[in-house]
Amino acid sequence: MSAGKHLTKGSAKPALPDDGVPRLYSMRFCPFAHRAHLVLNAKKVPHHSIYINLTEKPEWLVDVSPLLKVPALQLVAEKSKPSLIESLIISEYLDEQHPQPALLPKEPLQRALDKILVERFNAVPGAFMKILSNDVGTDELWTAVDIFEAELAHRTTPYFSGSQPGYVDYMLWPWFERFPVLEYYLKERYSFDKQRFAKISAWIELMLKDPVVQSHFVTPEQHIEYWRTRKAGQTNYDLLA
Ligand SMILES: N[C@@H](CCC(=O)N[C@@H](CS)C(=O)NCC(=O)O)C(=O)O
Repeated sequence: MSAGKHLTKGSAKPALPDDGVPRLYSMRFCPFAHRAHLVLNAKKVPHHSIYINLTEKPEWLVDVSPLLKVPALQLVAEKSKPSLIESLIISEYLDEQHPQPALLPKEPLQRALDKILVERFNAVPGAFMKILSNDVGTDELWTAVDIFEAELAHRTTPYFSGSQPGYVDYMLWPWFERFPVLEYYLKERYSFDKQRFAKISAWIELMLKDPVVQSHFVTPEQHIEYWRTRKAGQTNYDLLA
């Protein structure tokens, strides 16, 4: 596995060993790429991480990610060395290809319900970005999070996936890790209500202790610094490198 600086326009494609190990094209602060890192780490799948500067993208990015987005997972052990894109497709592929520990349930109905829940979560990234780009308040965000508070109550388990974190937990987590950025920008207008979100609050505390979450954790201060530089038009992708 390799960490490092974000490769930029004009940079050569990284020379990696011909080892058949999948290559994850990522950006250290991207919540969608974060999902793929969590699944790879949960399953202890060896991989190379190649970080991409998304403001000045390397010319060769299109070869591995046709929509020029991260994450992309290139399966170099396969004959045509195909690339998978879309965080949910990558995560589900990894869960099927590397069955242990299983993240999605095998039972078709529960599997479908878990995937629907993750689909419904799309409202959270949407509200998150609106707050950071338009300086709007949190009403839309909290309404979206209500669904997940109710779901944890309904499931009566500490994690969405049961007694251990699973697919739903890891697909949602990247945005919760970034909530302190909202608090930083909204200040007293940030109104996370620990009573309204009692179950989510307990879940966040548990997730913070999870070794997989810790394996790819970025501190609130680091997330805030990333967003500060991004909002100033000078994104510092390499602040952890
Ligand atoms: N639906 C995609 C979203 C991926 C995405 O939007 N990634 C962002 C970075 S967080 C990106 O690559 N942006 C570059 C661009 O849009 O040019 C997924 O789930 O993987």
